[in-house]
Parts: sequence; C-alpha cells; structure tokens
Amino acid sequence: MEAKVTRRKFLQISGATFAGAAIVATSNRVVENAFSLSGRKKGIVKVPSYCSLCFWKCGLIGYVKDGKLWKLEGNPLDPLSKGRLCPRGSGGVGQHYDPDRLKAPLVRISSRGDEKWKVTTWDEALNYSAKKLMEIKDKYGPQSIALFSHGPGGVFLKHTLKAFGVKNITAPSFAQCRGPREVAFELTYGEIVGSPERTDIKNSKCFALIGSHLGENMHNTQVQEFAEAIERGANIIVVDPRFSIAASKAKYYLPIKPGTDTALLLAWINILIEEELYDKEFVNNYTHGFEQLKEYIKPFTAEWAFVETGIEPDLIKETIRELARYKPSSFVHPGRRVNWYGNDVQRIRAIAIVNALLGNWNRRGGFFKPVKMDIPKYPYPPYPEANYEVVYNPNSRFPFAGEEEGLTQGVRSATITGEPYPIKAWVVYGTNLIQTLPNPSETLEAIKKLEFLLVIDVIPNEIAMWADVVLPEAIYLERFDELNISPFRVPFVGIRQPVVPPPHDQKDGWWIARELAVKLGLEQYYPWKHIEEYLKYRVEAAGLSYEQLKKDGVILGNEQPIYVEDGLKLEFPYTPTQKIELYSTQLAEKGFSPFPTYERPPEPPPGYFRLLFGRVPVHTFSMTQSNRILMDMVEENEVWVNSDVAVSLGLSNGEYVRLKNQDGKISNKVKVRVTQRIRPDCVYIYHGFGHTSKSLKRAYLKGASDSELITHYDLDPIMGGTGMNNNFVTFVKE
Ligand code: MGD
Ligand code: SF4
Repeated sequence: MEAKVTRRKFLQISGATFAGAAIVATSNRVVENAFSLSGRKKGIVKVPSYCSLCFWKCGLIGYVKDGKLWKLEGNPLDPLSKGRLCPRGSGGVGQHYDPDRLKAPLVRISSRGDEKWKVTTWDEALNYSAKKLMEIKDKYGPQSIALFSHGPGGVFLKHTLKAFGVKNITAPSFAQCRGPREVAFELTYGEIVGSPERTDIKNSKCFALIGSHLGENMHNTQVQEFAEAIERGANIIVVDPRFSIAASKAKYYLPIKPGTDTALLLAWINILIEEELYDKEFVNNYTHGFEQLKEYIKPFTAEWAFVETGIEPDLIKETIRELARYKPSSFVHPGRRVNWYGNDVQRIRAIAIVNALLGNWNRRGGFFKPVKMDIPKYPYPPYPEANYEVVYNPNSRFPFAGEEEGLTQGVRSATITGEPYPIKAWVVYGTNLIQTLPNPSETLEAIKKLEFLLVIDVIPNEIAMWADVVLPEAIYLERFDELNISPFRVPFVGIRQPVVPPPHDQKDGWWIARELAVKLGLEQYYPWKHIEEYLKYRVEAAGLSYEQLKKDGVILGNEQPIYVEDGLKLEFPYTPTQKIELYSTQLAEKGFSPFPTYERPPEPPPGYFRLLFGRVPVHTFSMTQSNRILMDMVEENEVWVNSDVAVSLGLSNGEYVRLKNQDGKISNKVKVRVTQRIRPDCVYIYHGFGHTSKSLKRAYLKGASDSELITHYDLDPIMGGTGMNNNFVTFVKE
C-alpha cells in the first residue's frame, strides 16, 4: 500500500534555501550590466526578476545575503506566481551554485563527442564561430544554417540569425510538445490555447484532465488553482492509464487503455448530442457543422468506446453528464505535451468539440479570454529577404506545420539526407536535442554530417558534448532578458534582471547574440549597445516607467473583460466560417477528415509493455538534473510496473533492471517501482534522466532515458508532430 500523498506534500511551494557548499569565488569578470551590483556586500538585498526553470515565467524575488544568492520566493505582485514558486522555481538557487556549470567558452580539440576541449576567450570563440558561419553561408547559402532555440533567452539569437538571412528556425515546443493542441484549437476556434493556458480552473465547477497530470506537471498558477479547486470541492475527472497525483484528488478516475482517448471523446460527443445535454443556444449561434456532426457521431456509442478504452459504458456516460451538468463552468483540459500517437490533432479536435458543445468558450469556469499588455516592438531595420522554402516542410507536406516554431525533426532529417537541400551548420540555444528529439541515433547521424555545430548552454549537456564551440550563458538569475508579456487574466509586463553576477566567464544571451552579430557585420541590427536601452525603449514606448518595472519586477495593466459574463462579445473572426468549426472546413480542404477520427493504437509484442513517460514535479525536461538542490529531492527516475506484472515477472520493488525496446535498444539501469497505480499493459518513467554526458557529474547515468528508448515515432500528417508513445519495452534483469 502506498503512502497517501497529501495536498501539502504535493504542492510544497516553499522557499528552498541553499547553504552554499562549494561556492566558487566570483571571478574578476567586469559586470557589464548597467544594473549596479555594487553595495550588496552586507545584509539582504531583494531583486525582482522572473523564473526560467520552466517557461511559465513566474515572477520571483531573489534574496542576496552578504553578496551571495540566498533564496528565491514568488513575487506577490506577479499574477503568475501570486507570491509562490513551485519546487523547481525555489530550487533555482542550485543552478547558480552548480559546480558542473559551463564556466568559459570552449573549442573542441578532438573528435566530436569525446568531451575534449580547449578553454578559450570570448573573442576567439565568437570570431571562430562567425568565420565558420560566414564560410558556410558563402558556400551553401543562408538556407544551410539552422537555429534550434528554446525559451525566452533565445530571442536575440533569433534576431541575429534572421538578420544573417536564416529562416530555418525551430523549437521543440511545437513538434514535440503542444503543436497539435494549438493547431486543433486554431482550426476549431481560430485561436490557440497558448501559454499560460487559458483554462479557468479557478472558477470551474467541474473539469476533466486527459493525460494532464497537474501536480506532477508543475505549472505554478495552474497547480495553485488546482489545489484551490480540490479544496472547494470541484468535481474533477481524471483520465489516465496511471493513477496520477491528480487522479488521487479526483471524483472520477478513468484508467484508460493508452492511445484510445479519442474513442472516449467521440463517445462523450455522442452522448452530449444523443441525450441533448449540449448548450443549444451556444451551438446554434456560434458553431458550424452541427448537423453533420450529429450524423457522423452516431456509431460512437459508450458501448463501442468500452471495447476500445476498457472504460465501463456507465462511467463514460456518468462523467460526461457531470461535465454537462455544470456547463458552461466546466471544461475538458486540452493538455500540454500532446504529441502522443501521431494522430494528435484529431484527438485534440475532439477535445475542442466537447468544449464547444459545453458552450464554455470565454465563459467563467470554462476558457477565459487572455489579455496582453501592449508593448511596442523595438524599431529594427527589416531583415533581408530569404527567398527559399523552409527545409523542414518541403512542398508543405504538413499543411498545418508551425511557422513560428517549425519542425525540429524536419531539420534533422534534411541534415541527414541533404533533401530538399543540405544543412551544414546548427546553432543550438537552450535545447538538449539529444534528449528532446525522438530517436537520438538519428540526431547523432545528423550531427556527423554538419560542418559546424555551435551550442549555447549553461551546463555541459549531451548536445554540448557534440559541439565544435560551446558558449556558456549566464543563468537566468544572472542576466537580463526579453520582457515577459505573456497573455493572461490581466495584462502585465515582467522584467528579468540579474539578481547576482555570473560566477565565472559566462555571458548574457543578449550580449552573445549582439557580439556575434557585430562579428558577422550586422551591427546595424543592434542600434542599442546594452539591453537596458532596448528594454527601456519598449517599456517607455508603452507609457510605463522602466524604473518602476525594475523596482517591482512587474507592472499590471488595467483589467479587461475576459468572460462573456463581464460583457465580452463572443466572436470568431479567424475561422473561415467565422464560427466555431465543429466541421473543419480547413481540414476538409486539405483532404483530411473534417471530424475527429479514431485509429486503434498498435498492440505491444508479446512480453512487452507500452512505454509511457512524463514530468516529475522537481525537474524540467533534461535541464535540471545537474542542480544539486533538485537532485537531492529526486535523483533518478524509476520505472513504474503494475504489481501483478511484477509478481509474474519476479520483479521486486527497488531492484535495478534495464529496459529493452522493440528495436533492441537497451537503457541504462533503472529502479523498479512496483505499484497498483498503473495498468498492466504499460510502464511509466519520468522524462529527463539517464544523462550520458560525463561532465554532468551528479547526473551521469542516473536513471534511464526515455528518449533513447523512443526509436520509433509517428508523424502527425496534419502538422508534423512526433507521436512518441508507440514504443514498447521489456525487462532485462541486472
Ligand atoms: P531540455 O531537454 O530540458 O529541454 O526539450 P528541451 O527544450 O530540449 O533541454 C534544455 C536545455 O537548455 C538544457 O541543455 C539546459 O541546460 C539548457 N538551458 C537551461 N537554461 C538555459 C539558459 O538559461 N540558457 C541556455 N543557453 N541554455 C539553458 C523540451 C521538449 O522536449 C519539450 S518542450 C517537450 S514538451 C517534450 N518533452 C519530452 C518528454 O516529455 N519526453 C521525451 N522523451 N521527449 C520530450 N521532448 C520534448
Ligand atoms: Fe519557475 Fe515553477 Fe514558475 Fe516554472 S512553474 S516558471 S519552474 S516557479
């Protein structure tokens, strides 16, 4: 019997402090930031900024005690953190003190992947990088250079490379994360869900989480609202093959067979329509294609869905009736990392349609309308014209691929094949492509074809091992960055500014991007010399005080209506029919089914189990396993195995095994966690562990990497996302 997880324990939003173990003395680096760090030697100084331990961007207050970083707390003025950080955010102190951090620019001196480096100066590293990029551009054109960039820090590097003529710019946040969700909602409503999500958990009376494990997936505001929802007795429905923490707080738990969620959603749509539980007025006024949907959905009964999902028909009916009872203050959460099976847009379209039938768009307790502070852009000169097709989506193979974030794996395959044209250089900012992209052997194959690989990171992660030049960035607590103007419940702007200086020869991302631009002959794209000139320009152009922003960390705008109940007009100007498209005219036009389709997922080979993976509350992707504070909390991942399966295979709790996948790939050793909290047909591990970079001394070979077992992936034909959940593993005893 497992210990009951209390709400208090699972939240743990507290201020972790760091006792300051092996703190390396501050170098004699000149702090270029205009933000003065002098006068901070004695006593406690508080500096507001915003977090980057994930991309929720919570406002924080950094405490500096006697000149040293002491602790981090939420900024009470900030609408995202509301004065509290999640455990990762509090533990961000450990990133500053991490002894494994990249400390100075490095140039490779032996074969790629050998981890042999020469420490060099910034001037030399940037001159060399600029020379290589110019040579490659001259020889193969700007289209042969690709930028992978993840997170707000990459803004300036993107600017430099766009000015250099580079158009092949991608981020894993689309094809490996939330792309299908944004495409599905845009097709249906003409608007994306966005980040932070516009789900109104705060006011909802009933909501369903489908594979969205809030509480383990620690997006701060959502988790705070989720905890409040539990406390005020909201009716929560959790659909997950694993009895997650969210499931333990739910009124209904549906232990669904993995990969069959669309069947459940189709049955829910069927019941809403057959039992006339949908919001008739809303559907009549605001949707397109209801009559066709009514015909289409007839075969998808609860009894049909039972065969696919393993969920009893009565439970299917009861849960959708519950959602309908509380409409419009109820919703089905659209999820976040939703690239599962390669038909994910269709699944999320089904979620969008259930919500439309509940009439909850821009309604209190459903989806609110996010509002954003109007901050003018900086007046840069226009970028040079880049008259070439992006490499990752030749002939628009994926008609709804993201234009902003592109297709990471598309750049990778073009690098391997040279089709539609060769890619010769990668610039990689803040993304550990070896762990992020499915099938790392393809990533390595691509890297071997490159003439130049430049990595900008804060720790010597796996991708840095393969780089020709590694540039060490100052961490988010040590630098300025772009403003945070995320759309949310109230318009706001947040600033990132250094709480402490970097301890070694690390530099701010904006500085690296600017210096590289200067060396590439692009100085005209940086009329400002220091980022504060840029920030000040934008903030003051919006009629706000830059000094106040620096002092408070955040400035709130005027409240605006975010619900129909507050006078917001319901409009859908961005879909072709100017209605919510239950029938997707755009999908039909491109030859796809205009209504969500269900495909039965492949079964595991005999003796194998479906490999599922997800987030652990105290880590973010593969980027936090070097942080000592967070590693003290969770040092390695475990593989969750159903108790009956464990008995039949003779596996015991805490025993180390290796996982072997359907293609014979064998993982690092990983501890078994025997539990009744998972279905017998799948196993589950936390993502981000199993590091193979020897320079990550604390994280090296701790736990298993899910990514290396994902040798198979299915591409979503609509937008090119990589469905990564069709891999199967068996156990190899140690
Ligand atoms: P990480 O793997 O954590 O995230 O994938 P990535 O964006 O690649 O790598 C982040 C890198 O950024 C690390 O090397 C870290 O050290 C570096 N970094 C951290 N802070 C800074 C900084 O301030 N400056 C710089 N320059 N570098 C920094 C995430 C992606 O992965 C996403 S969004 C999702 S949702 C997917 N999740 C996922 C999964 O759950 N499982 C599997 N198998 N694959 C996944 N891929 C996707
Ligand atoms: Fe930082 Fe946590 Fe907020 Fe993410 S959710 S930005 S890690 S405090």
